[in-house]
Amino acid sequence: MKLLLIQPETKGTLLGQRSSRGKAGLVRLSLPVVAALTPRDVDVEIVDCRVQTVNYDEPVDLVGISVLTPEAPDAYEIAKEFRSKGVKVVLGGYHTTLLPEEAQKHCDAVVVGDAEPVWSRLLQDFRSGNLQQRYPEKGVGYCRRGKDIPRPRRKLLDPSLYYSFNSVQATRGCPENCDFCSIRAYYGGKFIKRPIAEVVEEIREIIEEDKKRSLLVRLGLRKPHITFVDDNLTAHREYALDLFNAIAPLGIRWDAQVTADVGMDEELIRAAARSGCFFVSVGFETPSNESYGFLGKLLRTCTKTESLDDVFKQEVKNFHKHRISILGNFIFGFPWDNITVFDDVLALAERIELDAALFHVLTPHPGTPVRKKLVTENRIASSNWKHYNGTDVVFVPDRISPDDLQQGLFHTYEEFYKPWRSLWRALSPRPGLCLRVAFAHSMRRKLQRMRAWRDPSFGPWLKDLRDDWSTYWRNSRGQQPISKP
Ligand code: B12
Ligand code: SF4
Repeated sequence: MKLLLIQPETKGTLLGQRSSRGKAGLVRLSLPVVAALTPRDVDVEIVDCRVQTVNYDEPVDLVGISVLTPEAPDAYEIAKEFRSKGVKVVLGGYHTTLLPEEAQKHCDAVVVGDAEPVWSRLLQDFRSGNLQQRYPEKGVGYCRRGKDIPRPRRKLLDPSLYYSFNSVQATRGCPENCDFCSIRAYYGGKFIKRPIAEVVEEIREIIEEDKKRSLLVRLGLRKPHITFVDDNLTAHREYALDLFNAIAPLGIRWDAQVTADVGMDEELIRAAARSGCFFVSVGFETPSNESYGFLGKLLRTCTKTESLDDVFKQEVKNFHKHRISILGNFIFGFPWDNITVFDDVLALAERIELDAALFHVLTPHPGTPVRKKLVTENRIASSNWKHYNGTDVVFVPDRISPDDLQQGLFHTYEEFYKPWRSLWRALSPRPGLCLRVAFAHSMRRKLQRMRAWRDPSFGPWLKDLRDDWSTYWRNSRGQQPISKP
């Protein structure tokens, strides 16, 4: 039996694109995990459409596609093509879990939730000609124990196609409660941890593979680099501490996503730094104190009377003290954001001395409280999932016009990565010089491509979004709001 697993491409976004050298950034583990759950007598191939193309003429028995929300239109097209040839298609991932009824219309079977509890039964059913429409039949299937998460089959991927090949997942889910986040919508606050010994073994395996591929690693001149793709690696403090202590002797460099409050936990940062952490991605999200309640995680960071500015600054300083660089993430379009938010965020990012930053627009992903509210208020302007990429504005914001929000996102990127600002950051005496230079260079290239991609005279992308907006205004007989102070 031949199983073809496909990861579609997302267009129109700054993140997740292939580079000018034809490489993708980070490996997503969804399909290597599905492959690991597949019996070894099945011939499995993985195609990552960011860097590879699907060959529809190849004879396959079953196709599995992993679907993030902005990938849904592409995924449905791919499914349609295979189904027209009589090949059965299974869809799984965030989007299918949050909107299974929609996904079901485009495939033969939909997996709702994690693959672990249902995949082997699905394959058995397929082999006996008894494929069901939905797995599990009701509700969402969660992998309940960390020890049931298998080691991903990385060998099915070509490392030369990625800048960052060694993704590892130690935990799944997040106990925080942020209104805009798909993790919360998918896991409903569940959080599971893999046995630390198993994570350590997996990393050892990766190190051995890295040694085979790289002379520098073999000679000990470069440390293997791991990216933890956990949503919130430090959510369980004791587990994180134990994990850091366990990986410290391995001699790796690693990066991860953590919440800002870790910056106030001296013991945890020290353990992270000692075990090879050199870079963290942190969701600061907004410079406004009005965010309390909306962003569960900020409540733990500081009390309502403190200025977020001061707290963020202290957190960043503590990370820097331990030679850990920081990528800050910000979201624009919250109810309290007005037209000044872009300059406020820029000023904040500079004041707190971030090494790099990513900016996103608030996106009403399926299943999130943000979406429910905006749907109720009839403020969703585009339901075309391809625009749900964190870069396109798809809703009517409260105090800012959609156009201003869209332009503001690009303005902020352009300003933050202006050559003189990047040079200024690079020249700062704090550690992480190479990382700051490399990140700024890569972002400038991405912005260049983005400008071309989004220029209306260049391609249909922005026109498409604008058409959605025009239809929305016509149907709602509304006036484009103007930005309020
Ligand atoms: C690595 C990563 C990236 C990488 C690589 C993305 C890529 N295209 O490969 C980078 C950094 C580039 C990235 C970018 C973005 N990402 Co991202 N990313 C992740 C992250 C952190 C880890 C993914 C991973 O490896 N997970 C581990 C695997 C094992 O878990 P899994 O994917 O859930 O898979 C399980 C099940 O879902 C299911 N399953 C999944 N697929 C399939 C397929 C089949 C056939 C079956 C049977 C089962 C199945 O079984 C798996 C095993 O149990 C996730 C968060 C997360 N926890 O998943 C966010 C996440 C997937 N990203 C997200 C988003 C929104 C984005 C962006 C749009 C960012 C933005 N600006 O808003 C961009 C654009 C995406 C793009 N262009 O590719 C959202 C997706 C939300 C949604 N509703 O779709 C997530 C969930 C983060 C979040 N907090 O909301 N991302
Ligand atoms: S802390 Fe991060 S992963 Fe957790 S719910 Fe909030 S945004 Fe999502």
